[in-house]
Amino acid sequence: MVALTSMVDYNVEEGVAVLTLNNPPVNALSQGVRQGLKDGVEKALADDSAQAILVFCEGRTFIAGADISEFSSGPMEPNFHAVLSTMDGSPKPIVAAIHGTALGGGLETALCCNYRVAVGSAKFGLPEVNLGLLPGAGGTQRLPRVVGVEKTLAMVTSGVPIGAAEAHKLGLVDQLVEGDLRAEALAFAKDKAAQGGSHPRVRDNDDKLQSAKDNPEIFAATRKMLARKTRGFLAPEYNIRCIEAAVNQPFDEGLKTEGKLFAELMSGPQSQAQQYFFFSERQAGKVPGLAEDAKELPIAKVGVIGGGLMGGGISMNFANVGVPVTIVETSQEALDRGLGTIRKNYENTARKGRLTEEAVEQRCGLIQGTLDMADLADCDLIIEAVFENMAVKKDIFTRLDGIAKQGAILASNTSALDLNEIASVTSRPESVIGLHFFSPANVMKLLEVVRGDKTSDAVIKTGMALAKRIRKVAVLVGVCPGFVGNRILFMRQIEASKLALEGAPIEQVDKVLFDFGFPMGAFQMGDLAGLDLGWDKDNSNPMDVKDRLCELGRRGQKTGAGFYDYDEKRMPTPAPVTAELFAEVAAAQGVTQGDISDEEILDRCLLPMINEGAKILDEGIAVRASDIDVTYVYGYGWPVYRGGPMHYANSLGLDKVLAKIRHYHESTGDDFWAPSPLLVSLAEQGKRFK
Ligand code: T1G
Repeated sequence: MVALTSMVDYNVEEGVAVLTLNNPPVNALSQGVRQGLKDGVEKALADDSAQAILVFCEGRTFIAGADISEFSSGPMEPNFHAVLSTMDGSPKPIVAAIHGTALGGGLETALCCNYRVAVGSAKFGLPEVNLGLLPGAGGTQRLPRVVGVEKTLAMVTSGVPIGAAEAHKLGLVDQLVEGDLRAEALAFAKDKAAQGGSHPRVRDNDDKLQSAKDNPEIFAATRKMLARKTRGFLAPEYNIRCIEAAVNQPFDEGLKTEGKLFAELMSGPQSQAQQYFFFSERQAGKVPGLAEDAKELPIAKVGVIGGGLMGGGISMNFANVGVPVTIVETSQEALDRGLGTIRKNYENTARKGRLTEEAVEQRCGLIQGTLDMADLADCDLIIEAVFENMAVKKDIFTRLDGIAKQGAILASNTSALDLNEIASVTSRPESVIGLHFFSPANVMKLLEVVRGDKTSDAVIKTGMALAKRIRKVAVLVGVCPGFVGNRILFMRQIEASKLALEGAPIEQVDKVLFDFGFPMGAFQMGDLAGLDLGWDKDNSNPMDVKDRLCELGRRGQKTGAGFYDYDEKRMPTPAPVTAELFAEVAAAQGVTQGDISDEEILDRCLLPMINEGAKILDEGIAVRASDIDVTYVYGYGWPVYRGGPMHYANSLGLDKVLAKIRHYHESTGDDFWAPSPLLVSLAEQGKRFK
């Protein structure tokens, strides 16, 4: 066994040169791997004792792609393309032995082998689009030649991998392995060497491109199908152009097109943002300072109090991963309604082919209902998901304190209330935590894990691990009104209302935010959430347009009208009454109305969000700036190709952000615009949010 680099060993066994890669955690194509692959193939080609070459990976997976952490340091030798062309030109058969996930550059490496052998659990994908990129090492030219153009378009634009069985059926995998992958792949390589003759190269076979040559409309159809979902993103379109090049250009020309488009994306702001986000999402799960000996608690049975929209959605998350749930409601009618909604949700998913009938039954079977809170006595975790009212929550936690077993975690799904106050009514504040799900709770990826002053490290660790188990992305937040996400959102909504008061039509404000990349604007979002959230009809404020609309029964989408009027498909149209109310309130408050530019609207909506993010960081409510970005992308639809509010501020330059905030602070004299001391300090030192 010869160590070619610290990451790649070389050994000839039974006439096969085995290149063993070992670069934990995912065998990314770091410099040491590329160098070892290059040296290993060259060594094997010159080694008469080797008649074939086997690429095998130790650890949990085959190569999972280029080393994303190396991107920022720019290209380093050896160039990946050089490595692959050495492999692609090998006169000796090269076999890739695949387990885990062959992704991105990993799949591209396997495509430069003559053969691919895989275990049944292996997956194959080109997820570069999730990084704002495209497969830049021949994947867009080779994959269509193996699996066809239609399948490739789906894979590169979604980033979703396919399984080994499908890959085998499509011809991407030559042999599926039941037993020992290395041994069977070695035997496969020996056989191929013994067969002699030439060995297939992906680039030489254009047969599977023919259907797209005959049906070029496939590209327009793909663009049309993806238009809504990929609005604002560059990478999906660039991936499609590369696949078009595979169909319309000779292989080497297509490679050049791929290289040109890859370089454009790599140097652009969208990919920088999405690469940043890739690591930010993973960083969010790491909580510094927790006691090493604090152990994650077992969660085998969950109780949910409240079977409404939130409680039902929350319960589905646990049933989806096989954890039994008991829902408590106050009446049989409410319970039946809640359980019925859950079943309907699962049946809708099954109708779309994303769930089998038996899975629907299995999951519904895991969710039981009861009217008696005492039935939660043996639950490891109990989540309160009732009306946002402190008195109601305190009553529930008081009762829970007497019912729940020792060591049970008591969680509130509150979206803004003081968790410490809720915990104070129990004898076990160390077991109280916030688990703030976002509606629809069974769909939205974000989970704000709220850390109370007395929440124990073990309960925090358990909350963070639980998020991963139910396929959520957790962000640990501190206690303050609105925690991180809603606290920042409140600032945008306040300023959006001021803009409308000053004469900006609400549809203009919403369009500016929609064009920035949000799924919808501030006023449409208000209508979706409901204008009566927190509205007290006995104390309605005539100077608040939202209150005035509620008084008119215009409470949002749910009443067919709010800021906007809605048709039966819930499509919004501007309502004259809204503009009239803003004009009336403006007149009453002596506010002069006029035109406001899109640029000013965008600044006045985003700058308060950034400023509030800086305050949240300064107060220690968020652990790190990137956690705020993860909250905004996964909880509020901030476009991932802009990284999140803090990354966006860094990209603008904190000095420019501060200057604009100071401008509004001076021109309005309103402390709403007082710049965060942290922002001032970082900007004046020429620093960025870390
Ligand atoms: N580069 C660097 N680090 C990576 C990495 C990568 N490609 N993939 C994962 N990691 C780190 C990750 O940050 C984490 O680190 C640890 O590995 C475990 O990851 C030329 C240009 C493979 C499905 O996009 O999808 O090839 O937090 O928590 O949930 O055309 O990681 O422990 O310190 O995600 O089991 C294309 C990205 C790259 C695959 C495993 N490849 N990775 O999921 O673990 S671009 C990708 C994943 C490219 C070529 C182009 C997942 C996974 P830490 P994890 P996991």
